[in-house]
Amino acid sequence: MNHYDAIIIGAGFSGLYQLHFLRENLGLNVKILETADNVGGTWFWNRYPGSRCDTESKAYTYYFSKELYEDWNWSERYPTQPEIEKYLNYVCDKLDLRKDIEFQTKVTDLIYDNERKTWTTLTNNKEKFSSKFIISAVGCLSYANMPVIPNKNKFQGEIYHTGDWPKIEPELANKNIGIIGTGSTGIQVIPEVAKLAKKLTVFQRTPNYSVPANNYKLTQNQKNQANIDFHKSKELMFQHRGGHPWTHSHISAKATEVTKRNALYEKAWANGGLSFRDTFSDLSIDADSNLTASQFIINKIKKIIKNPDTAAMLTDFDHPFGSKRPPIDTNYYETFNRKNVDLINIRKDPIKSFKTNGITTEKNDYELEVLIFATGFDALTGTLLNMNIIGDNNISLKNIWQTGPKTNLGLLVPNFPNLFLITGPGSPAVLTNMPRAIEQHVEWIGNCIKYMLKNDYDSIQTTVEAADDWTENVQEAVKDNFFLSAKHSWYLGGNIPGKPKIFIPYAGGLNKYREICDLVAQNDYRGCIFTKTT
Ligand code: NA7
Repeated sequence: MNHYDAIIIGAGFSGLYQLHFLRENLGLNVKILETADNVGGTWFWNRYPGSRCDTESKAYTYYFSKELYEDWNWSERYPTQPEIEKYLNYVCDKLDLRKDIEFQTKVTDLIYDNERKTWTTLTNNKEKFSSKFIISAVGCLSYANMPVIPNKNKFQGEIYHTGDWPKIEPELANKNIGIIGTGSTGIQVIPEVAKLAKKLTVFQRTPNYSVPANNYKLTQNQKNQANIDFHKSKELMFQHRGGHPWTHSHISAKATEVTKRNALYEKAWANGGLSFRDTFSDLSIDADSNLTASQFIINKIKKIIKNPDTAAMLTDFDHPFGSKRPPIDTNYYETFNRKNVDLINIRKDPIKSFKTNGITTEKNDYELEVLIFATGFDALTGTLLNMNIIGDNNISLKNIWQTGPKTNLGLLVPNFPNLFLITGPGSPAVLTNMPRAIEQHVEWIGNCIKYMLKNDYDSIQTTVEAADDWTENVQEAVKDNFFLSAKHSWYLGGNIPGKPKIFIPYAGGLNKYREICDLVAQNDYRGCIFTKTT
């Protein structure tokens, strides 16, 4: 059995940087185990037409090395999936990471031996590894949510999930295609598939507020400027609660005079992107202010959509703006003006079952050759709980998280010594520009291991009390926010039948979170117990 200092699970943004950090800064012997046949993580699997990051390329990139940053040229304001995949391959090769990654290897079991203070890792290839540390870099949105629709085996067409899109592009041209789901992914894939399909039927359960991306090709001048602004952008992201390179508004929407308010919304709409939600300071906490944003977007949608029935369906909101992850789009609403696109409200007419050549709803039949599920993920806990993780005293993660995940800082779990989670439940990650949260987590974990080596500690474990406190903190941080009002949201586990309905990420902001993590480290990892073999 091969032994490593650390095994990292996953070769996406998190795993690659963690490998580099532990190898270069601490000289550890590290191995990444990765299910896919190449690097990319989320950006390996989500290769559906139109797949693109919502965060701007100049920010959605590693900042731990200025050289890496300057040597890579993004071509558009928002990076496409193929370009992000290429970028991660470039990083992997530039830092010579590939030799320490084993691809096509899915971790099935992790078992801790308290006597030896060692983890055993089992894989689908029947391999066995041992290591002192396990670092989960499995991603937050990596376990596809495939709703169960009866009679699936009767359907003679093709079925795809956007989160598990085949490497060989399916032939979609001139086909009758259905798409279920209108989240961030549906909003990206729908306009692209509409261009290819003979007919596209979109099955919508809940409409989504989308803001234009206003994507564009980057000029050489803009690329040069991004390099000049490296430190400035880094500082802005450091200060921003979501890790984005802009400043927060300090103006209340409801307190702003209506003409000025609309002018600010118009400006933000024209600029496009995720910063729209930061136009005012109180959109996520004040109902009247939030209504001004919702109403602004509803008016925009109604102006774009020609068919009033379709416009009504696209604006029939049951949740406040921003309570679900706000998507951004390129021609999403315009797509519904195409003759080959139909929108179906499956809240009023739910899907009943598959049939040989399509699906049936309670009131209708739809003929389909291809059905695409853009139905999201069992987010934040799905992939972790799909592995058999057994900690101290034979405790199973699945069992102790039955009523919801409990972690300290999203990084450590009581009873699971020497197991670190990157972007785990209780981390702010999914509410932020992910690479900023990932870099913070990777560095915190790396420095914690460094501290252990310096002190000859052979295990670290968070206390139950510290994890209980942090879990309370997570609930406290969200209590005034509209996040809690979107009942189907994956932030709350609301999209997965049977999943505990608990708000999972930390909503207090990455800037505040970083300060808390730093304080814990400065206080000798307060809330953690170390052991030393004498
Ligand atoms: P999301 O945001 O979870 O969206 C999934 C969509 O699929 C959403 O419209 C759901 O409707 C719909 N859905 C989910 N389950 C069903 C079933 N059973 N029947 C019908 N419709 C369903 O996932 P995305 O992939 O779009 O985005 C995930 C994140 O990726 C995103 O937030 C970014 O961070 C990147 P619902 O709203 O639940 O009624």
